[in-house]
Amino acid sequence: MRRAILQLAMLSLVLASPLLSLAKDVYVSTTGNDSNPGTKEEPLAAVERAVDAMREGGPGTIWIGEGEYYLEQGVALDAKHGGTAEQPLVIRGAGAGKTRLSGSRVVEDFRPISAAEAEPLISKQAKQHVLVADLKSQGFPPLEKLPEKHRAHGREEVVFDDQPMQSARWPNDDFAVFTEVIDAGASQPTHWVQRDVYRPGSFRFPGDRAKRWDFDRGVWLHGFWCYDWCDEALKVGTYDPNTGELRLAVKPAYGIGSPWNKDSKRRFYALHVFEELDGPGEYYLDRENNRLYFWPPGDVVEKPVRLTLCPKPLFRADGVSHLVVRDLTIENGRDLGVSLANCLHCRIEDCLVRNMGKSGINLSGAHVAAVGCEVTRTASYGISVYGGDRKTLTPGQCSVLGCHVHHVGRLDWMGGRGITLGGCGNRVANNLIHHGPTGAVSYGGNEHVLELNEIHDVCIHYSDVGVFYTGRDWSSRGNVVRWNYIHDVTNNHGSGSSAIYLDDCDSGDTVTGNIVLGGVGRGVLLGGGRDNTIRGNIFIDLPIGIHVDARGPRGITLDKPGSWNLLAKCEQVDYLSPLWRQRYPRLAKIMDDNPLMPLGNSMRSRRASKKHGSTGRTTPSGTWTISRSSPGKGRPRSSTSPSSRAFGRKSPASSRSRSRRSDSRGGPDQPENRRRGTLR
Ligand SMILES: [Ca+2]
Ligand SMILES: [Ca+2]
Repeated sequence: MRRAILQLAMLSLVLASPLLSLAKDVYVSTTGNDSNPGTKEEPLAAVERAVDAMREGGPGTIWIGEGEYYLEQGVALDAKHGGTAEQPLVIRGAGAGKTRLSGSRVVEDFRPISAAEAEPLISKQAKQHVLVADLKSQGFPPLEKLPEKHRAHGREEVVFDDQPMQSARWPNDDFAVFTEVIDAGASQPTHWVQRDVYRPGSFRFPGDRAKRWDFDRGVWLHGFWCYDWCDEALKVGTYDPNTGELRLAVKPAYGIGSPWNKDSKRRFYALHVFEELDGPGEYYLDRENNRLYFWPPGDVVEKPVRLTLCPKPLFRADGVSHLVVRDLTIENGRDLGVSLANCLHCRIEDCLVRNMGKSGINLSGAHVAAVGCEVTRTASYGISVYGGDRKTLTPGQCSVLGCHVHHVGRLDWMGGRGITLGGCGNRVANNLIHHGPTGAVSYGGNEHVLELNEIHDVCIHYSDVGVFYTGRDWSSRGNVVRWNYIHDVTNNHGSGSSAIYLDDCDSGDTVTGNIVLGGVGRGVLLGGGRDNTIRGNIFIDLPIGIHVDARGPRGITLDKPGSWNLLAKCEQVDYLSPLWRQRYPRLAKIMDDNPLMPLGNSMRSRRASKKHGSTGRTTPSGTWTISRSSPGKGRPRSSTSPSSRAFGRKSPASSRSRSRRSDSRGGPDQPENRRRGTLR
C-alpha cells in the first residue's frame, strides 16, 4: 500500500511538471512563452529554460526556431546533461543564419551629434555624420573600463550589419612610425630576447597629430614596441606638446625600441581616440557617460546597431557526454563563442561563430569535434583544441574538420591564429584558413595529424612567424604535417614568414607532401631541432626551400628553470618511462648524444622551383642549409651537404629573431610587414 502511494505521488509530480513529461523533444521559439510546456505547439521562449528542462533528461532534442535569442549570461550545460552513444542530446537551430544566439542588444534612438559635442572631432565631415545614442536611458548596464594594457579586451564592442566596427583610430588603415626612443625603460637583452623592463618608457611622437587629442579622456596606442612579434595596446600616460615626448602609462613587455637597432622604425596606431572618429564604421564608446558615438556605414533604422554585452561564453558545456550542437549562429559576445570543456563524444557542427570579443570555439576532452563550422571576426584565435594525455600517450581523438576559419585576430594579433592544438593524438584536417595577423595553426604535444588544409593570406602583421608553428620542445614528437596547400602568405620584413616553422629546437615531427606556392620566405624553418623528417614537399617560387640552423648552443639551458630548459620539459612527461622509450627511442638517448646540436634530421625528395633569387636552389636530395644564425635576412649563410656544419657568427639580427619566445607565448609564433593584406 505504501509503495502504491509513493508511486502515485511520483506520478502526480511528473504530471504537475509538464516539462518533465515532455518526452525527448523541447521546442523554443521567439513567439514562445516560458510558462508553456515546450511542445511544438506551445514552445518555450528562452533557450536557457529549455536547457534547464533537459538537465538529467538524458537524450533528446532541443529545437530552436528561427530568430534571434539574446543570452544575457550565456547557456550552460553540465555533467547532468547529455545523451548516450546511440542517442545523443541534440541542440539544434533552423540553420546557421536563421537561428541566432546573440550576446548583444540593439541600440536605438540615435540622434545627430550636437555642435558642442562635435567640437573636438578633427574631421569636418564627421561633425555631419556622427550619431549619438544614450545607452543609460535605454537600460544598458554601465560600460566597463578598458584595461590599461590589452589585446582582446573583452569589453563592449559595436556590431553593425553583422560586422564588428572599428573603435576610432589614427591612422585609419596603416601604421604611424616612430624612430626616436627617449627612454626605453628596459635593460639590454640577456639570453637573446629577455629584457628587464623597469618603467613604461617614452619616445618622440612623430608630427603634431597628438596635439589634437585629449589625453585626460584616455588614449591607447597599439603597436610593436620592441619586437615585430609582440604587439600590445597600451594606455598613454603623458604627452608633452612642446617636446613631443609621449610616455606610456604601463610597461611594454620588452620595453620601447629595438635593442639591436637604435634607428629601427617602430609601428603603432592610436586607438579609442574620440577626436579621430572620422570615417564610416568608426565609433567611440564614452565609458564615463555611457554614450555611443557612431558614424554608421549604412542606415541605422534599416540595419540594427548592436552592442556586445554577454561577458561569458555564449554556449558552454563542461563535463558533458554525447552532445551535438548544430545549425546555429552564435555571435556578438564579449567572450568565447562556444566552450566544450572536459567533454566526451561531443561535437559542434554546421554552426557560424562570429564577432566574438575573445575567441570562437574551445574544445577539450576526448572525441570532441568541430565539424563544418565557420568561425570569423574573432578578437583572438578561431578554434582551440586540447585532448588526450601526453604522459601516457593516450590520444584525445579530438578534431577540427572541414571548418572555414577566417578574419581572426581582430584585436589580439599575437594570439590570433586560426587553430591552436595541444595534448596528444588530435587531428586538424580539411579546413580553409585565411586572413589572420599571425600564423594559421600552432601546435604542441604529440601524435597529432595536421593534413589537407588550405591556407592563404595569413601572417599579415607579424614577422618571424610560421603558417604552421611549433616550438621549443624536444618531447613534442610524432606530429605529422602533411598534404597541406599554403599560398599567398605575407612575408614581412625582418625575419619574415615560413610555411612550416619548427622553432627553437622543436623535434620529432614529420613534414611531408605539402605544397607551398609563393609568399612565404621559407618552405620549412628547422630551428635547431632534432629527429625531424622533411620529405616530399613541393616549394614553388620561394627564396628558400628549407632552412636549418644550430641555435641550440645559444638557447638551451639545462641547468636552470625557464622555457629554454628542454630537458625539464622532457622530464615532465616522464620521457624515460618504458612507454616513451619504446615510442621515441632517440629521445631516450638524447643526453648521451650531443643534445644541443640539431642531429637526426632527415631531408629528401624536395622539389623546389625558383623564379627568382639565388638562394632558391633545386636540390634533388639532401642538400640543405645550416647556419648558426637565425633566419635573419632570409638568406642562408651557406649551402652545404648535411654532414657539414657552417656556423656563422651570431649577428644582432639573428639574436633578435631567435630569442623571442622566452616569454609569454611558449607556444605560438609571431609576425608582420609590407605587401600587407588587410584584416578588415
Ligand atoms: Ca579614424
Ligand atoms: Ca615537435
